[in-house]
Amino acid sequence: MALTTDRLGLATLRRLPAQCRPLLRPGTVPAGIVHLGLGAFHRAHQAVHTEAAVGAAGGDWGIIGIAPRSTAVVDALAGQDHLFSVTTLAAEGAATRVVGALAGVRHAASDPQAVVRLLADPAIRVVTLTVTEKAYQLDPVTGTLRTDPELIADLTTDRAPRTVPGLLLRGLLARAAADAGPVALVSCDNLPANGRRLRGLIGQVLARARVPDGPAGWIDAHVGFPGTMVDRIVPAATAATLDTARRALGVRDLAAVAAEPYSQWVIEDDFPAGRPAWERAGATLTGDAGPWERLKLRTLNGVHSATAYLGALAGAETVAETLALPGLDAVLRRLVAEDVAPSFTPPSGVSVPAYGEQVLARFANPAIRHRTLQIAMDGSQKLPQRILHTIVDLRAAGRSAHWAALVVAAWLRFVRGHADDGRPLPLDDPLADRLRTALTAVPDTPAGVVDAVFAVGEVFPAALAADEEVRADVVGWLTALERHGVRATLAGAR
Ligand code: CS2
Repeated sequence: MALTTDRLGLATLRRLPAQCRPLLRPGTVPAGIVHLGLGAFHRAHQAVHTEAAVGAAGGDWGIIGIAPRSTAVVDALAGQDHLFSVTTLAAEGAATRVVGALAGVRHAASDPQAVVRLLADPAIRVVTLTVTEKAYQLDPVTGTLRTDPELIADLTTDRAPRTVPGLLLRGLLARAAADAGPVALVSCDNLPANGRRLRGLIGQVLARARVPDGPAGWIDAHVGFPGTMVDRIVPAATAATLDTARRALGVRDLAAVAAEPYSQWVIEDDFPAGRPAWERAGATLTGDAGPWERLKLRTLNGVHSATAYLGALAGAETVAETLALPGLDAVLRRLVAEDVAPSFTPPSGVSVPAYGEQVLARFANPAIRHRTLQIAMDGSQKLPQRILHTIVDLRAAGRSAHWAALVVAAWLRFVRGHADDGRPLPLDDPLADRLRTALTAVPDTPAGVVDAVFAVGEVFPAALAADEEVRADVVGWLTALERHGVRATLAGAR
């Protein structure tokens, strides 16, 4: 039997270079948080802020991380005592550090009851979520609960829950039955008014599952839903990410992630049973995260999606590569200054164009290889809060939305499935079938495509779909993209 291992874990911590060691040693901080969604973003964001908060101010705030579906991340973390590293990638160089925030991991799909028990545990006082937009199972435009058969089965039968809303329902019912004390449910997904969305989701779930007044009233009285704005660019980990971590640590880390240096977290301070001292770890605690969340979704994520669709169509693999397309810079700046900035009121003291400049500098980080196709995924779930709300608000104020219309056109061309050089593009989207069906029955012209997709009411608000000026702008851009391609369209954009 080998006595030494080359894998990250408690046994190898002492071998790590001093600057790579974690602030906390797993096993020493009891769990107070359950986190749903163990992806790269959580590991590089909430886990890092929480470790720093506990390091600075203490508290029983270890995190039990739940992977809804992936077994790979659970196996990787379980095999290394829940330790993982984050490599911060700056143009000047990389720095790797191990994070000790996780107190445990679980796989929801194979052991949903363990998750339900955790949600009903009085020691757990905060439940955070990074499960992606689509897992909320809400219609992006209206916030109405979907009728997905898996979800309905979770809400109307006794079977073990398979969906995120199903897990939350069972967990909250078990918590109410045990009278296990108040808890905060904290959405950290890029949804508009994410706290209110999650509250709306739980309300609809309780109604759909016909939960009696007793437990429903308990949940209403004991669960808080603080809204948040989360921000850090964390591309999916690749073999290169693992190689970099190994070189820095001297041991293998199969759960390594890499991220940009920037990290921001704005949190509404509505925690009925306490929280880590995140303000000691760089987070902003506030009464209303709304202005921050609109700033970030419309500027950063709006420009990200614009870059992703235009880049994918032009054959660019990464965001940084896309930014080198001649003319794109100018178009993105006009999108921010002329369309995004006048569409909403930013947090006091924040200039949207200046924030936009900072965003473009972050996107240009050459050390981050963020794939356009990763960001292009799930467009139907992202476009409303990133671009369409901007258009609706501009139009309500009597303004045009010319540059935002280009983003819609780029998405439509992406949905059509071919890049400028004819190569197929994948449509990875929960509404893929619905979009494809909408497109089969129409004349194969830009106007036909726009009319067909604008009629998809889950994505396009009625006010926008009925707006002749917006329609004409989108048809104009789509015509240019289809006839001349992204490069020529950008070169001639005005
Ligand atoms: C990206 C985001 O994949 C995407 O859709 O726009 O994940 C983005 O990187 C983060 O929101 C940055 O905070």
